[in-house]
Amino acid sequence: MIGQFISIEGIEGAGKSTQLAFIQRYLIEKGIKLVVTREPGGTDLGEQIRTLLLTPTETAMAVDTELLLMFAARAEHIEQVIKPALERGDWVLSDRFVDATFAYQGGGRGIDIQRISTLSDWALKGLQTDVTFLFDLPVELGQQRVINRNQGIDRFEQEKVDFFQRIRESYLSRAQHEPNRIKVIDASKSIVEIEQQLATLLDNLIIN
Ligand code: Z5A
Repeated sequence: MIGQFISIEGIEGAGKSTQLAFIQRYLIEKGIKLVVTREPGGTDLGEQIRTLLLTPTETAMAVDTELLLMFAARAEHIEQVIKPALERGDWVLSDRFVDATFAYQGGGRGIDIQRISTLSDWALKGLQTDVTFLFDLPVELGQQRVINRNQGIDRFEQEKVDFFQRIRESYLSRAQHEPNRIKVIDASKSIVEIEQQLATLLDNLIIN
């Protein structure tokens, strides 16, 4: 069996971290060798870039700087972690990948999608996820969950509802254009219902 590349996506409060743990457990129980990683991050350098990107600052970061830092971290991640794992035949499960850039920097920040596509072609060199699980839910519900989680707020989580609304729309529009790769999961459902849906989707991936 060749390695599969899976990413998970969604707006804040969508339950990615919760379901990442389930997917990891499920695949390991099926005997799959799995590398679990995240973006921005996943490498020493990438984690340093993540700190730069998430730490709130007094002066706003230019949107192009944010975009380029995302791709700098990603270039390192692809070379050091993702490609070697897939070449070994391992599976890769990444908490976010390039769809996040189209949604957050494209939809959220308003950067021209064509410019993001150019960078994406250049950095990914044809690499793309085999499947992406998009955890979708109303923005207000996601924000309520983040408040209830009661952790610190990062630079992105400081943004207002309409920022996350644009991101949600952008994710859903990508999913509409690539239904075979991007599987939309109704993240407003209970954790158990979501796990059941994921198990079916993962079984299909294992069989194929
Ligand atoms: N970013 C970007 O802009 N461009 C890029 O290219 C990339 C990233 C790659 C960091 O991402 C930021 O980077 C992110 C986008 C930007 N900023 N934002 N927002 P991150 O993925 O590390 O951060 P995050 O979005 O905050 O993800 P998270 O910590 O994994 O949170 P989550 O998805 O909300 O997951 P959770 O902690 O599992 O769930 C939140 C709470 O809801 C928690 O208390 C759960 O117990 C609860 N929960 C989960 N599922 C359910 C269900 N089904 N019902 C009820 N309650 C639930």
